[in-house]
Amino acid sequence: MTGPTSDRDLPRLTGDIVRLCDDLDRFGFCLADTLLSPQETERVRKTVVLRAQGERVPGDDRDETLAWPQRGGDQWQLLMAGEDGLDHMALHPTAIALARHLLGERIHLSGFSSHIVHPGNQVMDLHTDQWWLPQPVMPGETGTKAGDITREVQPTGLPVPATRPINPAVVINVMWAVTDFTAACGATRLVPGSHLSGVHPDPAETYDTVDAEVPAGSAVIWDARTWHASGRNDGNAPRIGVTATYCGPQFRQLQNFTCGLRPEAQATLSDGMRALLGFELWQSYGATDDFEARFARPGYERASSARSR
Ligand SMILES: O=C(O)CCC(=O)C(=O)O
Repeated sequence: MTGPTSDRDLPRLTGDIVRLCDDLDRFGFCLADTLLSPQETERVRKTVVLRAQGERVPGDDRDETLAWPQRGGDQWQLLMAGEDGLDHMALHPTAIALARHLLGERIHLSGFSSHIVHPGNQVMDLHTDQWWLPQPVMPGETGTKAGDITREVQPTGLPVPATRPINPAVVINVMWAVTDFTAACGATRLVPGSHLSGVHPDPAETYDTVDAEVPAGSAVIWDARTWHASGRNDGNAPRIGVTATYCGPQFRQLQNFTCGLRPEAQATLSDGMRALLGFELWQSYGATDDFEARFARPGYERASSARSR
């Protein structure tokens, strides 16, 4: 292996939060041992499978063996938080503790969805999950402007510690293994230490990766700067993961929960979940009318009461 690590100290599957935080800081990822019971994991698996079937459009003849991005991201099934009885995963104390360790106290859920790697799926392209963040610049230097960023324009390089300032982590992913993650069935692959490089992987290059092999009910957690991808599934059963992505409160969330959640589902959310989903204001941001309110209310409620006066 190249880079700052040797096999001896790579992250290990553990329930020790201190070790998990340390692995996350040093290597850009960690492996949390058995957070869900076998019964609960099986319930989650069934929910995901049903949802995935439900989202399949009649006549859809997609090629299941192609990996993202070649087949355009349809590997992702939307698993809407607040809708499927899975909020305890997004709110799990270990997930929240690791998210707060990396991002600080106030966090939002950026996305909550399943990622199914079907038998025959090829390896995904290595990538980071905060590619949209402008790069730091030196005085007088011109970087890519915020509104001009695409995945393609970000700088590439080697997965070694940078020699100039880099961005902090603003996103973290908690990938729940709903089935066993093994190298043979497409476990997440990661490049240890790449979170400190400040650059992105070059799609034309190959890099040494580590397979995050964890049993069902456990989780693989990575700093969004860490280069990663799902592996190739050479097995005969789907590899099922559920990703809870958290971000700082000042960033746009990947999934638009405030728009997407049915009003009936919104009404059942706990305050903790409402805060996580982005209904809670942060420093006035996210308001509809009252900048002092804890939670935003739909703008149309105010407009219609103003009209009826
Ligand atoms: O499914 C996986 O193992 C990796 C998913 C991934 O690359 C991502 O969530 O950004």
